[in-house]
Amino acid sequence: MIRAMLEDLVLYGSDHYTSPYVFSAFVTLKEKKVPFRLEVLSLEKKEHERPEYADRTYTGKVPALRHGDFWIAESSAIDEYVEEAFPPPAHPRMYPEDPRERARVRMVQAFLRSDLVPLRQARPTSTFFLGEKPGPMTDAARRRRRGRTGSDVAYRSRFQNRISATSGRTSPFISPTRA
Ligand SMILES: N[C@@H](CCC(=O)N[C@@H](CS)C(=O)NCC(=O)O)C(=O)O
Repeated sequence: MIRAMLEDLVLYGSDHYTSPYVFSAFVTLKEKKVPFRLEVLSLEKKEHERPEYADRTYTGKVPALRHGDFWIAESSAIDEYVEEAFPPPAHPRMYPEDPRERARVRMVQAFLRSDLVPLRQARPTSTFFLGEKPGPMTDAARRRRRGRTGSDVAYRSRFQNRISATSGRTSPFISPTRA
């Protein structure tokens, strides 16, 4: 079994603390109750572009996780690595055990990460966490916000209804079988 020690599990984030991708990895590590250290890089000073970081992470972005001498970048890959490297029962389950439920969680994660880019650009996390004034809503962002049903509320409730009809839960992320 892989054991985590504080000194050998390091999550690299940015010193702005606004990256939703870093949050995803941070929350996974916290939920899994794995001891880790957070190291922050200054994107302004281009610390993520230094060869000792960029070469090891391939992407040169945050987040990245170093586990001993193993490096992995991309928030979804980090989430899944942590889930598999620190499995239940020693650590709480993050992804459902059932393959279909797990696929559904990955579907939602993929949708949020890749399909809402124009909306995230119009309403970056800095407007939420740092109080920055948001710019005007772009047409592309508005279309993403509405989804395909033509209305925000209808889209959200249709999504919510599907999740609860198939799983009996209101959120696709919390598995009833958490160890
Ligand atoms: N697809 C990546 C996105 C990571 C990402 O875009 N990180 C930004 C911070 S929010 C970054 O490192 N930007 C620096 C750059 O692109 O030079 C993930 O899911 O981890």
